Amino acid sequence: MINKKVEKALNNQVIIEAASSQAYLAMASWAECNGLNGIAMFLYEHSDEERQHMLKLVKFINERGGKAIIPQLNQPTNTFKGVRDIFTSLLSHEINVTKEIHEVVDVCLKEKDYTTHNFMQWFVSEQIEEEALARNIMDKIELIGNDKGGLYLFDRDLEKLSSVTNNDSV
Ligand code: OFO
Repeated sequence: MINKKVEKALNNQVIIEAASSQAYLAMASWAECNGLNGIAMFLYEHSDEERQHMLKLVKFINERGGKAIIPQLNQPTNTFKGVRDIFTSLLSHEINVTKEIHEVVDVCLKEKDYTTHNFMQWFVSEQIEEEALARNIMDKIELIGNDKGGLYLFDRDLEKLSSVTNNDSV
């Protein structure tokens, strides 16, 4: 039977992953409405990934004899000043998620739940990748500055990046 404190921490992480999925969905929709189809595709895909992270947690909690709580969805931010605003907020969101993942790992260690600790290592690695990707995108945005041509190419690059893994286009 899963430790109650660990179950609580995991259910809190379910909320965070669901909120991430919603936040990126809103960003994707904004990008689509603003003619940035590549960025939209990338963010739609990212939103789907966050939902998969949530599902991974839900299934694990239930498999371990706990009870996953499916959270209410809050309305995320729907208006953005531009592409820089979106990716700045995405990066700071991911940095926060990393902190939260580490909190869960901390609870696992305190409660000596080595099984969940092992399970959480996937999320620890995933966060390293997500933060690196977001930082890489921010570097590109800094390079582009206010160059419209640069933004056009950046949008196309993100489209290519998304279509590699996104077969059933959104
Ligand atoms: Fe779930 O990895 Fe981003 O937030």
